[in-house]
Amino acid sequence: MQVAITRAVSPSIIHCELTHLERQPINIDLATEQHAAYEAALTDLGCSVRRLVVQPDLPDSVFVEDMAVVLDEVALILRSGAPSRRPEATSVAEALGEYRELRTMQAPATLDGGDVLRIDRDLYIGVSGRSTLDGIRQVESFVMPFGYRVHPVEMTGCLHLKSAVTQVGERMLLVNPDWVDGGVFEGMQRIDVASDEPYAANALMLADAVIYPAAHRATGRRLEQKGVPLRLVDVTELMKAEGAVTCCSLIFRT
Ligand code: CIR
Repeated sequence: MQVAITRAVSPSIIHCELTHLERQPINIDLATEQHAAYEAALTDLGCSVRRLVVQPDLPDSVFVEDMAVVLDEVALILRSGAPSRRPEATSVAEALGEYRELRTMQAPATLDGGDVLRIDRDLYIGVSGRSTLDGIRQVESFVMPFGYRVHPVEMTGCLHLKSAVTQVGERMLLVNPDWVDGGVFEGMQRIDVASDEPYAANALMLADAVIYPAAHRATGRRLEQKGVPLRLVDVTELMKAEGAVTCCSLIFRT
């Protein structure tokens, strides 16, 4: 079975962390509706959605991806590069502990799950404002015994590596070439985002379709032309909090 861990939008999301975006009003009811539709897409595509308890005092807590990396063999509980977000990890660790052995990142290292792109047994990790080389080394020490390779990736201009690049097919990546050099991902074909859609590189690939923000129309058309099956979702309110589609779930097999 495939499990997707999610968490409902916090009523305090208007106080979220923002790094590259100006603060805009967020319509909480609409954000909640959009998030529920995202969960419905996960369910339709074969995931059993397990929703964690809402955290009213943790504005960014809908973005569960940043708290952990879940592999078949082990789950890594991370220490976010945003101090305001660190308390989110406790409940994520509690839930994941039911499915996996845990390894927990130790201070002063920091790393956000949004910086980790796993392609088979390669973990590409963005050296970002949130994720330190020390954090990347800790991940490496956790996963090397299971045969994973870790590759630090330079990036610029965006919050997380997966704002700049995600996987959309077995050997296919969707890339914003202004933010990351797609050449570092060996053996992968690349589709570039449309130049007027810089935030369009975040897509969530499942077995039968790719969950993708409807807002990025031009890039969405490019993906369809390449034969990528899309399941479009509206996540405009979550995008105002600098999130998109990968960040709202942790997906793994049981
Ligand atoms: C933050 O700055 O941490 C949140 N406002 C957005 C996190 C988005 N996470 C992700 O893309 N993995």
